Amino acid sequence: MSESLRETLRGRLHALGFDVVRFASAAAAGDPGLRDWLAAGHHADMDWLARTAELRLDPQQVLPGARTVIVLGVNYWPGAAIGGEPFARYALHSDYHDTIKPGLVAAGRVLEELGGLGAMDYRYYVDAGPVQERGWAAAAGVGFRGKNGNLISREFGNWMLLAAILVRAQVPADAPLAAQDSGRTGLHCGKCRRCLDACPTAAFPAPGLVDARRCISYHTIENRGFVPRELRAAFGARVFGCDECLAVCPWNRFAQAGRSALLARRHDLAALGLLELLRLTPERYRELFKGTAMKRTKLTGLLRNACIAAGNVWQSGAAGSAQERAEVSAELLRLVRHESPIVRGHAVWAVWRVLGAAAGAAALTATRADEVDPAVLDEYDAGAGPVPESRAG
Ligand code: B12
Ligand code: SF4
Ligand code: SF4
Repeated sequence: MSESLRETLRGRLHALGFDVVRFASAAAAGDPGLRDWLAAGHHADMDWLARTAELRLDPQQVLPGARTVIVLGVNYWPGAAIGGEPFARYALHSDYHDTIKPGLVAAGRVLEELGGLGAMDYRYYVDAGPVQERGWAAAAGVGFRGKNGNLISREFGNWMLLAAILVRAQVPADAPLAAQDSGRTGLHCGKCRRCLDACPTAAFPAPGLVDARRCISYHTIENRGFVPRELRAAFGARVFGCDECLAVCPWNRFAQAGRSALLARRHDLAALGLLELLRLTPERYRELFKGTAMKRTKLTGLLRNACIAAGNVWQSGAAGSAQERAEVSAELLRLVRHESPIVRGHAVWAVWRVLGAAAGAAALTATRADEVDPAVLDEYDAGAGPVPESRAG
């Protein structure tokens, strides 16, 4: 494909709603660092990452004959007025997997029309495919990998979702930000280490590498079981995802509110209070979160996360009116009888945090007598000790 046809293609893909359209040669060298990351267990129980590791390292195994990776970016910065708690900013939209996909389908048609390709000559992915989107984005010059692990754009800061199309056509590649060093972590971070210091759970074993076992984003979105007790106090008011290491980054000074052509805003969710989340019924959950990323955790996961947040926000001795504290305690004591042991266990933890040892013991006596699940019983026993200090508010 000639450079002028490439620019026509770029223009057409921009017009579909992609904010960034860049091209990398599929022959670009990947980074075997993924294998080390997996070998160290940093992927927690995301075994699908390990199962697809070899595909992720070699696009030829995903689409034999692939010659180009088209990297697409969608800016999702909601503006400074919309915060990142209880929900990470990306989740304040309808599920981006669903809304970006039609853009990718349309992009495929453009490739067929301009590149003379057939439907078997390309494969597109957003997030869920065996493609290391951040690595390809760095290779295509979309930005650089920050010490927070994120792909940072000089145009949009940290707030960009990525998608990739593998194509069996040679499109002239765009230059990375630094030809010799495109994959290097922290290429434009200098001495800054704000993200590493800001992480509430100390989840960075090294700059650019996240240990999912300690990451709030992993636990609140991907983990289906109990959250390690020693981490919970650091979750603060976060209920789904975590933006902390992104939000502190000085490169966000370039962020601009997204045009949202391929996103459907649900900024209204940012106003949901923790009490309302604790009170979610299956019907209310479906009504509020239908079509959003929060369907991933199911109601059980969201209630678990809301219990943790409640235990932090209304921790005994912290701010909050007596009325509010009474309402929260009542909801938590109701959840202590929930059908899911995951919810029950985290509700017990939160009751200890909110009421303290003496009042907690009195409030929990009856339900403890009825409890049979060993993991939940462990929460009863563990909470009888002193209330741990929180690192994050
Ligand atoms: C697993 C996963 C997670 C895990 C692990 C995160 C991590 N840092 O690895 C958890 C659940 C914790 C997570 C959290 C988040 N995630 Co996530 N996640 C993914 C997923 C599915 C795979 C990432 C992965 O493979 N990780 C393993 C590490 C080792 O790989 P890596 O980060 O890609 O880095 C390696 C490569 O870049 C490679 N490399 C370097 N140079 C080159 C060059 C080439 C050519 C190649 C091929 C490779 C390569 O070397 C690096 C080190 O080994 C991607 C989607 C995808 N398909 O890529 C989204 C993705 C990375 N997540 C995303 C987002 C938005 C988030 C959150 C911000 C969500 C939130 N607010 O809660 C947080 C941020 C946490 C953080 N600081 O990273 C976006 C990031 C967008 C961006 N601008 O960077 C992605 C790309 C999804 C998307 N389609 O937009 N995530
Ligand atoms: S997403 Fe949150 S918990 Fe995870 S590495 Fe970043 S700051 Fe730490
Ligand atoms: S906060 Fe600082 S160290 Fe972290 S990614 Fe941004 S510039 Fe790099």
